Amino acid sequence: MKRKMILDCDTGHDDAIALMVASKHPNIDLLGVTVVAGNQTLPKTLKNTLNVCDHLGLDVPVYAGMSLPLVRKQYVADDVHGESGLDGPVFGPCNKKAEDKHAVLYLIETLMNSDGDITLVPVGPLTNIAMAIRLEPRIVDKIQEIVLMGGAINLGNATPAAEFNIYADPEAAQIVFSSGVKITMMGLDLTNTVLANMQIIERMEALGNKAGKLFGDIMRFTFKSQAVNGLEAGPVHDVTAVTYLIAPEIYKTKDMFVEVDTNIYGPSYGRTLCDFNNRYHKKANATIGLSLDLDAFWNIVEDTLRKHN
Ligand SMILES: [Ca+2]
Repeated sequence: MKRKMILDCDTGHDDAIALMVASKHPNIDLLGVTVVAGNQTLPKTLKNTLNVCDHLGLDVPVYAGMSLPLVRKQYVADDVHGESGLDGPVFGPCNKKAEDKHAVLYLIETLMNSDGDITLVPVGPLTNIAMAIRLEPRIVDKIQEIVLMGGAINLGNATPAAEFNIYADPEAAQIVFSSGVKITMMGLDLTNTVLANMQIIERMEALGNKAGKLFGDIMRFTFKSQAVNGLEAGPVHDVTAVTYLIAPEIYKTKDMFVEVDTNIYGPSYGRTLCDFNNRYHKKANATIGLSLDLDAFWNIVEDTLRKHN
């Protein structure tokens, strides 16, 4: 059966690939795409999302969401994603427009009208999701699961302590982690191992279609920009949250209690504190991805990209 999902993104290089996989995999019914500020400001992440949809002819509705984090000052990732938020590919004129409705209202209405069978896949800062939960708390019982990209058990990438998506809106992340919704987290411990090296880039480009070419244009840029994190190539972080819906059996996971450090004055602001060894003896509130079968993962990505134009 197809899994109904809403992608919440801050497009972004890896977001664009996540959108490519979510929009065409036969096991996924992508209901809508909600956009949030993150890798860049909202006008830029929205434009990037619309450009990718337009370029690949995706008819999924796109909704603009929160332009600023709940509490903290805005923090963007221009060091990794560039001035546009999606530096690298060149797009023509864009005919696709965002829907009029605000993303947070779309999330609430869609969830409240659902049978509780929709999974949210947030792959940017959690501002839209937290705002929706605060505006209409009854959606908590309507969300089947949240499978997110963000956080880390070990080192961060925005600071030594914090991963970017969580650091960009720690208070929103803590609202989500403490909401009671079933949460699965793909953090850096897993996502930093999923690198689009030159062999992978050339393999996707060899598909010979628009999607394969776009994959190459996108990941050739992060191939260089990711050096700031000491990686050999660009990770496709966000894609791992989407493929978890498709093939959970290729992941190793562990359930544990997670909370977000919201001490804005401390050095670990935005850290996802993961109680790996159950020192708190608290009930687990998240399933954390530890590793995944890389061969199986890239096969899914390649097979799905092939279905595009
Ligand atoms: Ca993202």
